[in-house]
Amino acid sequence: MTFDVAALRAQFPILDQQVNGKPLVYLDNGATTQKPEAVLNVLEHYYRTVNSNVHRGAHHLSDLATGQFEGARETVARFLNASREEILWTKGTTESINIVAHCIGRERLQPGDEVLISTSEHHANIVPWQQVCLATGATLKVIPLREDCSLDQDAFDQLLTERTKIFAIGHASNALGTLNPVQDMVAKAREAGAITVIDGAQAVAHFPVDVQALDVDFYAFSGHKLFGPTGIGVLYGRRELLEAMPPYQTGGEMIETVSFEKSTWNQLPYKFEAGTPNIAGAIGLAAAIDWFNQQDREALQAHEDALLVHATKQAEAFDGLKIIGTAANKVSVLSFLLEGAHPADVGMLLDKQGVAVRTGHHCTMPLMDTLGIPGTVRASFSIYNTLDEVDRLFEALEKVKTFL
Ligand code: 7TS
Repeated sequence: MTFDVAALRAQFPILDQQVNGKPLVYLDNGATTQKPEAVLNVLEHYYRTVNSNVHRGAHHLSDLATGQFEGARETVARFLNASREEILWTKGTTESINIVAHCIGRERLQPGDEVLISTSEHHANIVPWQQVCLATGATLKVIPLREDCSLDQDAFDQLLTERTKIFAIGHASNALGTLNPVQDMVAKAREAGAITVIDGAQAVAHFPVDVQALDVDFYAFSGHKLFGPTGIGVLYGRRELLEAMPPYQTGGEMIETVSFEKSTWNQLPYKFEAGTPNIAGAIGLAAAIDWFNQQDREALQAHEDALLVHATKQAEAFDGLKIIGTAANKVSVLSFLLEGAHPADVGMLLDKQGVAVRTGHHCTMPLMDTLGIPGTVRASFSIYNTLDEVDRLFEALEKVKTFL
């Protein structure tokens, strides 16, 4: 089957526009992906014809909304190869990790215990653990990087001990693109007795994820990086752990009984879903997953790989450009610096030419400090980007060089 990028692109109406008088080249997919017509239509249809609160069973629309909302949970469960009770709706990866940090970290960590993360984590997978360590007296340990910005596996083996109570790692780095060997690392961490957490924000839009094959305890991702709406995300949690965890927030929906003296908790997954959830968001995310699954996923992956290879070749040949992150296994992210130019200036001059990239520390300040750089320019590619757009990026960079 040949992959028709033009046909796929045509399903993303936002891409067909001019920015600063030039056709938009959207290369900020690590920050958020665009949404296909299929998702936009489902969102509009939901608000036009279904909108109602869920789990009330009071009337026809409420039943419809509940059916679609719980159906969406089943869709996510199949997507990750989990069961529906193990799928919690959250606002996104950030909230998902905060739930684990609060409900497991604060409950279980003691002075002398360790939480093990890596140098390349997004702030969302650093700060919650740092704060939990401060609150409990546990210690945060950090796996260093090798020269190519892959994780130093020898150091990991040394750092992983019986003191490691929680191991939390990004599946793929947003700032570098490095794809981490999470399956092996999670297996080792589980053997050492640690609870394992994967930040999958930069993974799910690129390759299939199976939480049972990974044998991981918690897996977090955001809908908006997977062609779905903002404000909706997922936390997968292993059932035994979710059962044992206290609730994150309390209020309506998450209770079984309430009196003024005490309350009891609802069954999974509702124990973790206080208040009216993001109903449209969940339904929109399921529409995104359904749409994504209808595509030839292998062809999409091959296309993204081809974009990265093409971009990397041009970057290597580009005078004065330094690639940041040269690991053998990467998702389609190209981070770089232009000699003598601040990343923010490069980004601004690219934007003037219609090319959207992200610049700065990418919410990985400790990584940038370790590398001794102020930030990078990051082009993050998705399935609807074209080889022509990669060429447009480098043509625009040539112009940037003449301006600076
Ligand atoms: N973890 C990783 C690896 C991320 O890349 C991001 C967002 C998050 C967590 C947080 O996700 P959120 O949906 O809860 O905000 N990363 C980026 C980025 O690279 N540019 O903008 C947001």
